[in-house]
Amino acid sequence: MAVGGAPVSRLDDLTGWHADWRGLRVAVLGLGVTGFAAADTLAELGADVLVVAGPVAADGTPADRARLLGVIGVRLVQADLNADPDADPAVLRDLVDHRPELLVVSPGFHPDHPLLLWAARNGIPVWGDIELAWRLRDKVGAPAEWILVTGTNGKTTTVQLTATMLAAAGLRVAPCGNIGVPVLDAVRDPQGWDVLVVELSSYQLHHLPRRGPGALVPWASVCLNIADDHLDWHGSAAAYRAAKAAVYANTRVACVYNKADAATKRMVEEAEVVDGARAIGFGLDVPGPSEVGIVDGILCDRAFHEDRFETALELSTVPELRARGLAAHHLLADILAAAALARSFGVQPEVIHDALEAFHLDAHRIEVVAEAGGIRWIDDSKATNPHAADASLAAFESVVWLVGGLLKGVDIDRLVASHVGHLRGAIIIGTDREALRDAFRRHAPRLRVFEINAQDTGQVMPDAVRLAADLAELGDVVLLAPAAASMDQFTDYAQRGRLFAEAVRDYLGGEAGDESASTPPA
Ligand code: UMA
Repeated sequence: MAVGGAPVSRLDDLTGWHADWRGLRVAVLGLGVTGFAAADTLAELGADVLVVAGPVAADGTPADRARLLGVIGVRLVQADLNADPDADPAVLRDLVDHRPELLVVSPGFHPDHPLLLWAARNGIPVWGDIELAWRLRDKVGAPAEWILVTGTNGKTTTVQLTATMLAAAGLRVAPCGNIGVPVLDAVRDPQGWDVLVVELSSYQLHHLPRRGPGALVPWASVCLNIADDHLDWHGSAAAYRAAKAAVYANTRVACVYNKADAATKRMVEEAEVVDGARAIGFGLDVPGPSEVGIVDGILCDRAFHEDRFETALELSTVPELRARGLAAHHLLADILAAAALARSFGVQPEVIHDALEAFHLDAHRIEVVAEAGGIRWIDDSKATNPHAADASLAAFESVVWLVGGLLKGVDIDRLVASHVGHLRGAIIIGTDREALRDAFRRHAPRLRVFEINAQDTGQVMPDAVRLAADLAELGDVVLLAPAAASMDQFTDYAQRGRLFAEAVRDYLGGEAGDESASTPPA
């Protein structure tokens, strides 16, 4: 069944909050935080909105969102989202009858999802929430500048660091995007912003146009690093990389890349940027001109000051950062990237220094949950892929490693091979066991490796912690760095980390006592 696409010109004209969105027939796919923000925004603009979601549970946040849709005058269809409306129109009759002129998709929907293929076949344009937010960025006064952050790991920390530095300079700044706050919520905030620091996932980048009225034109952008992740969603490493590379498109002032990751530099070289935009490298070694880096333990800028061919400006020092638990290599890299972004916006070096003095890492990112009997228990549940777990493992000398979960189609073998030398033992959790088992068998046949068989969410961590305590020796770190997503056994990485910390504290009981810690690793 063909559904008429919109005359392209109508959507082309919808490039601002004050354009005429009234009566535009839009279908919003998904009722997570993104779907709700999109529906709420479009309803406020007077569009005719239909939300299409899978069956919504009777209670909890999705049910609350479903109820609120009724209040704001948005219809909701709950259906089997894997149905193809062309093949089985009855399942999604309401969607077909709505005759959408535009489909706004939530990030998690796979590019080959039946409803996206249906939209393509029927000429219905598909926008992600980021494109919609970009078009609507002039709601409150002069639009904020956008600084974009992507990468396989370190995105959220870098967004928080950048936002902290900009805020310390007195700018009104909103960290948003994949960090958990829809960009649509930020652009609608009545107070208005000078800068949005936007974390973009590869999913969100995939849905962005490179040119035309919906294409982002950011102030600055960074791809922090790139390693295989989300291959099951993108279909191939090349497609994942291509999505990440989109972060640099149309950048106006600074394309920040990682000197230690040649692929990020290539992305900048190949990007179509605005004339005059500069490529700025960051790295842990001595910086050349147009780079930020480290000289004799001093983090410095040789990119954003006039005398950069002769001198460097001091931003902070490794000893100061070590005292705050921010000196692991991957964190130093995030700090340098954030400093480059903030410097591109004119933030002074001493302001960056002071902002770092006040900065705290979020929970579940190399968080020390207890220290007792000479053993440190560390929650890095946020290490949801091998690249993140690699950085985490590298920060410690002797490790009992809690690993496993949903491997998302990525290769775990190399990670195991490169760290067996400093493992005391390993405990496998999660459902994707075979690849891990194989890797340990091949690379460390004599290592003590255990598997947790508990299926019950509440029992996985208590069992794992008991085994880890048996394995660990004086001076060891017990490290939860799963290298995998959590959704096979937990709601999300935060629940996985929380249950780990609770199990550790329960196990240690009074033993952790006053030593129960917040002392971060070096
Ligand atoms: N859904 C389906 N079928 C699908 C896909 C999704 O029914 O094929 C449903 C989901 O069950 C959910 C709804 O559609 O009920 C929307 O889901 P969504 O997965 O798109 O998620 P949102 O709640 O809108 O949250 C999204 C991001 N989620 C994903 O990209 C998976 C959030 O990132 C982000 O914070 C939020 O938008 C605001 O921008 C989370 C994430 O895990 C933290 N991101 C991945 C990562 O960081 O690795 C990419």
